[in-house]
Amino acid sequence: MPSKYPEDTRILIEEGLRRYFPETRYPEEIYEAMRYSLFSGGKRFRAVLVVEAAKVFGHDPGFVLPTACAAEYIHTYSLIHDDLPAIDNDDLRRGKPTCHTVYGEDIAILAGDALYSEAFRLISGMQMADDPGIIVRVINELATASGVAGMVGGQVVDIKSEGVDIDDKTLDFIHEKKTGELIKASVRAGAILAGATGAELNLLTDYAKYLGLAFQITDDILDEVGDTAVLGKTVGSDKRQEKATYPKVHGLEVAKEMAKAMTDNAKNALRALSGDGSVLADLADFVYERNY
Ligand code: GRG
Repeated sequence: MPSKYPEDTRILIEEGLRRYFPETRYPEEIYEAMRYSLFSGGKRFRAVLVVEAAKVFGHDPGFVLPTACAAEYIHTYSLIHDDLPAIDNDDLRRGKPTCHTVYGEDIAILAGDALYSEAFRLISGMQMADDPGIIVRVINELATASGVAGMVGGQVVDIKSEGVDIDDKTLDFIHEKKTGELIKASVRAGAILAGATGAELNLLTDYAKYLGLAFQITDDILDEVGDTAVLGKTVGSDKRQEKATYPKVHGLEVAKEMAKAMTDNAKNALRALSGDGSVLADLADFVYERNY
């Protein structure tokens, strides 16, 4: 991992995922499929955001670990379903054959479904908070971000825009919803659990919105100029599917400038925070500079 990525936090999350993941029982195949996708690598970016947002307020990182791991379950679910033949039809993810390639479409669909349910079981069963109302708020954030008003809605417009000339507003809608909402909810969930005030939550929400856009723009750029071996997924997949992307709509150079501007905006939003936002700022730089 590059120096700007908080390796200690990533390791903590790997440990949390291993601790919380349910023991394999009958029917073993579904546990194996879930485990296969969840433990096949990945940056753990959304989970890292939950922990690092909580740390801004001096919170013990271990405290928010169930919610951080739940964010990673939801993300992994979205990747399994995104790769399915009916959606993007990809056969490589995190450098390994996709879940449906190994376990079949039926089991992959169910592995995604099960990870989604496990996410909310983990938060409602393991996440501690002084006030149970805070847990309900966190569940609401993640459910909203991943549902029809978030990731699913963005994915629908993404699919419907394949091969179609779309305007800037539609492009922004796709990326804000498909990618940005879970990133935003992860930051907000960590901050809410750590007792952020309304004003601080607003600053972090601005940070996360820009971060989510920067993340997706670089994702689009890497799909054009990245290296399959480093990325762990097949480069050129967006072009093959005639996807609406920032480089397609704006050109590669403008897309790079946009990613830089979004990164700067994200970092600027942190300036007025009362706590230490330096790791969140590093994460914004990481998003802009990443090659995987
Ligand atoms: C999961 C609620 C839910 C709905 C399914 C399939 C789908 C609807 C949504 C797709 C969302 C999606 C896959 C968006 C792309 C987000 C993205 C840029 C993924 C890559 O994330 P990284 O780079 O991957 O963080 P790693 O492997 O590092 O975790």
